[in-house]
Amino acid sequence: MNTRLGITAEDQAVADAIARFAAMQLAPRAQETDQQEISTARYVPLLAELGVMGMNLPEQWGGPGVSPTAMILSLVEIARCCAATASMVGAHYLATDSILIGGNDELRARYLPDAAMGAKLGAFALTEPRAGSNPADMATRAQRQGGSYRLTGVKHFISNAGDADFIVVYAKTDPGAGHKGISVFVVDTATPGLSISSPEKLMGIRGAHAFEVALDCEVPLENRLGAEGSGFRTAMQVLDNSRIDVAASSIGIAEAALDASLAWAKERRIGGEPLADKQGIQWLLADMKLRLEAAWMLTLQATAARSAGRRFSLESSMAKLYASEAAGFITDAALQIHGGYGYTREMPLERYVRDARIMRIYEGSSEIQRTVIARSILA
Ligand code: COS
Repeated sequence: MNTRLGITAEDQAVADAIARFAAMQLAPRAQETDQQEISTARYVPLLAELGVMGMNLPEQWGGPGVSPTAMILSLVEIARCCAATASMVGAHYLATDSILIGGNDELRARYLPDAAMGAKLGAFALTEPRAGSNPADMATRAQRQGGSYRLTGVKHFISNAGDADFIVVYAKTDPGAGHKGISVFVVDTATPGLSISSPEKLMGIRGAHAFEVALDCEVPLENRLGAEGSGFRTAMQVLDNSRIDVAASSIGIAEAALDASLAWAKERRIGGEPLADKQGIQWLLADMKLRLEAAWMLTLQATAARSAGRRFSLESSMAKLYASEAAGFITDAALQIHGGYGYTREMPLERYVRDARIMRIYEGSSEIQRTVIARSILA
């Protein structure tokens, strides 16, 4: 039972159902998924049945009608058992949020209900080999040619792309206009001229495959989301949402690492005494718990700000920054508590450390979050 502020019985019931599913379906396969780098896209039909693939969407567009808090709790439960699955779901949300925020009703109707029911998987292509933290530097071009656009360029680290049915691609329609020259398009992966690499070799979240996407293809005019030049703003609004999702994934991994540490500290004996009786270990456990709770508070606060319908970049960045850094501390401490056993691949501790590490990098690095926070309080 999660008694933290703002969580209703209804939110909890949703999270409990997802927790049961994750414990039964994801946890037993998480080590194999990681070690054999099996794509977590195979869980899409099961996740869709539980409503997870559309939890970011209103009922009108196929969502199951749960609150943003229930969605965040669900992501925590998924990440607790398999962070790579939470990451795959998060990448799908980046794509469908782009359509929800930037698109018109015709595009929403064409993609979102199918995406919610697991019939279509989405990917989000903003990052490029030479444009990560500063997407305004992107080189991908979209040139208008009568009733269509010619998209040319290369996108990098695109999660889900190899399993996706559609990719939301950000490209420059006006290269001289900085961020105001970016537009956004939905591109079906079957489009001729779109090619996808084999998956990148990643340190962690190895079941969340990321790809390079090369574009030299024609996309119909009606696949543009919103007006020309509105893409940067759409991307930033989408990232405001997704940074809370990353905070939730960080919390899920940290919860798993702390739970494992508490069990180990009680069971493992040193000189006849449980590890848990050593003050050095107790204080470490206390610091882990403290950071986890602070991460929860910031994440629930950001979720409440999101629900309030006003701009919440500050809250979202604070939650992502703090929770991802807390997950780094907590997973590292958990491995230390487990000693040599934690360092083996027999236990999930080393996986938690590797999975947590990306949380400080993707969807805006810790440095970018600090920039957003500083700009917000200085404004
Ligand atoms: N919501 C709505 N509008 C936003 C916004 C948000 N969250 N963030 C910025 N904007 C708007 C600004 O209001 C501004 O609008 P005007 O042009 O009308 O003035 C415009 O977007 C440009 O904003 P800004 O000047 O802040 O843009 P910068 O180029 O300085 O970039 C950061 C800001 C650093 C925050 C942005 O580049 C960023 O988030 N980078 C990280 C990208 C990232 O997360 N990549 C990972 C990809 S997914 S793995």
